[in-house]
Amino acid sequence: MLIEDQHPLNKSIMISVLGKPNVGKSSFINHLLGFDLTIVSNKPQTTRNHFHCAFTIDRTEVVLVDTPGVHSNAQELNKRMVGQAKMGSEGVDLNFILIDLTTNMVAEFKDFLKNFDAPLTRSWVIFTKADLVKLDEMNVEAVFNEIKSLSPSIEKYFVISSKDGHNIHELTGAIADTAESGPHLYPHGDVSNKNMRFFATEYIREQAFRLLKEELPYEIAVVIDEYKDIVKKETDPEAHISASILVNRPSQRAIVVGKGGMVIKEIGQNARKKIEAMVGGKVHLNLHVKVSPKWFNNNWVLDEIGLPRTQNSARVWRKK
Ligand SMILES: Nc1nc2c(ncn2[C@@H]2O[C@H](COP(=O)(O)OP(=O)(O)OP(=O)(O)O)[C@@H](O)[C@H]2O)c(=O)[nH]1
Ligand SMILES: [Mg+2]
Repeated sequence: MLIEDQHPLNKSIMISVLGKPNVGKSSFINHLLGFDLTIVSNKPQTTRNHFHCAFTIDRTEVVLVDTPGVHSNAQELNKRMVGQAKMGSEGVDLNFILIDLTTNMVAEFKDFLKNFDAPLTRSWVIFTKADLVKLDEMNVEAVFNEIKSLSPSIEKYFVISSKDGHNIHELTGAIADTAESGPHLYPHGDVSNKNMRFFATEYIREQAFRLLKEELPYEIAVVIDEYKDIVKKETDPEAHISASILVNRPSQRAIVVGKGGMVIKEIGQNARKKIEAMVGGKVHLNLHVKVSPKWFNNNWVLDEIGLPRTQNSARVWRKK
């Protein structure tokens, strides 16, 4: 769409959503969007890629960039995840730095900040999980002032809860007030720069994170083997998807399949429902489990799941 074709009163803002793992970045984005686009789990390091999640408030388009939690880990997968977080903060109008109110907030912020070589550009701090703390017994203002002294580009803070919606209304108002005149990036109502193939792998991985324990969620990846859109009728879209869940060791394959195939069946059934809701029609989902030793250091697999190498990447990778 040409810029001239857009409404002259259109406003737009792009905001990166950054923070340590598990602080509630993806939950916050889903709360603002009004539906569960990006995946959430109670385990850290759920989100692995950076991507856009767009919604509108009247004539204002808000593009939130979900990012992986910033953490330290020498594994190639983790280095690339942190690389994604940094890329997600490039070229945005504003950064939201999410800090979990139930943690040692200043220490967590320092730990977050040390991963960025250059100072952050214009930022707001969003304190999350307000429903889990007694706010009247805390001095959030003092914590904020200490954090601000470490990073002068921080302008203000909000205390929110994605569980009960605390202060979300005030925050969306402030976002709309800050947005400047400009064309919408997604004028046709698309919500992301990632396609259905990506979200299909995410919804499968979300179920794996939910059902599998200990190291297993971190040692699985999901790749699409085949994705076919079947258009019989415009109003009745259908998709046939074959996907592989990659595991690191043969013993993990047995756990993901489960007794009598029960675990993979549950992963498939739950993921299919979520993919169907997004496709708006019927989905046939065929899942396989494949052993791909040390896939998390394998350049080919990491590229395939949308994690290109970063400046910190190892020089040599094992070839597939
Ligand atoms: N009580 C409460 N729990 C929350 C809130 N926001 C998120 N959570 C929970 O915190 C956990 C982590 O949430 P996510 O949204 O996946 O966190 P994230 O920051 O995206 O995590 P990564 O992608 O791993 O970096 C989940 O169990 C959420 O249900 C909140 O406002 N209140
Ligand atoms: Mg996340």
